[in-house]
Amino acid sequence: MNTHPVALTVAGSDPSGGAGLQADLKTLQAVGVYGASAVTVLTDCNSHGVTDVHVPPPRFLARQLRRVCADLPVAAVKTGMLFSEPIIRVVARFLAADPAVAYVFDPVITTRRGEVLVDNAALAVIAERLLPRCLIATPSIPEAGVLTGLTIETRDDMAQAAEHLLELGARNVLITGGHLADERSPDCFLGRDLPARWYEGDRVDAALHGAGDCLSAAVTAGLAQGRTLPDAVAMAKQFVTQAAVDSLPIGTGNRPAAHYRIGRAPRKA
Ligand code: PXL
Repeated sequence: MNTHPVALTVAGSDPSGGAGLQADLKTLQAVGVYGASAVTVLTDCNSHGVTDVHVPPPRFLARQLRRVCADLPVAAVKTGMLFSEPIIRVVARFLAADPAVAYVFDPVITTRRGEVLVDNAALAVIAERLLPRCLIATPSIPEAGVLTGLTIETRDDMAQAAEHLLELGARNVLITGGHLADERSPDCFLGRDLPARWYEGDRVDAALHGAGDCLSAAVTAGLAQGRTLPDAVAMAKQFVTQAAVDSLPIGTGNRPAAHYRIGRAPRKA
C-alpha cells in the first residue's frame, strides 16, 4: 500500500535551481513529500533573472499531466509559472477533471525585480479560469495588485485586496508580505469559511530568488500530508522564514531560498 504523500507541481523550469519547479521539488522533498513535476515552459534564468522563455506545445503539457496522474496518487497540485493562455486552458481543464484534488494557485505574474512572467492574453484568463478552482491562492503584493487593480502599500491595503480576491472567486487567499515596507514580513490570510488571520514573520535582510515558489510548494506539501489548510499555511510560513534566514549567496545574484538546507543531515564535525 502506498503510504507516502505525493504532490505535483505544474510550473516553469529555472535551470539555476532557485525558483520554479526545481524550487518546488526541493521544498516538497524537504517537507517529506514525494514531488512530481509537469513542465509548462523552459526559462533561461539564473539568480540575476529571466532573459528568455521557450514554450513547448501546450498539448505536450496535457500529455504529461495525463500520464503522471494515471500513474501516481497525486494528493495536491500547485501551479507556478503558466505564461500563456493556451497553457492556462490546459491546466484549467486538467483541474476541472479532478475536483477533489487540493489545488494551490501561485499566480506567478512578476519576479521580485518586476520582470513579467505571463503574456498579456494570459493575464486576462488567469484569474477567470484558476481563481474559482483553487483551494488557496498565494499572490505576492505586486501580483495581488495586478489581479485586483488595487495599490497595496499597507496591511489594510493587503486585507482589502484579499477581500477583493474572494469576490473574484477564490475560496481562500494568502497575500505574502515580502514586498511590504515594514520591519516584519506578515502574510494576510482570508477565507470564506475560516477565520481571517495574519501569519507574522521576521523580515530577512537579503534579496531572495524563489521564496514565493518555496512558500506555495510548502503549503501544497502540507495539504498532501493531510494537514488542515491553517496548519499547512502555518508550517509553510515557518518553512519559508527559515529558508530565508538560512539562505546563502550560492550564485552571484539573489540568494535562493534555502529549501535545500532544511532537513539535511548535520555536517561532520
Ligand atoms: O519565482 C518566480 C519564478 C517562477 N518560475 C520560474 C522562474 C521564476 C523566477 O525567476 O524562473 C520558472
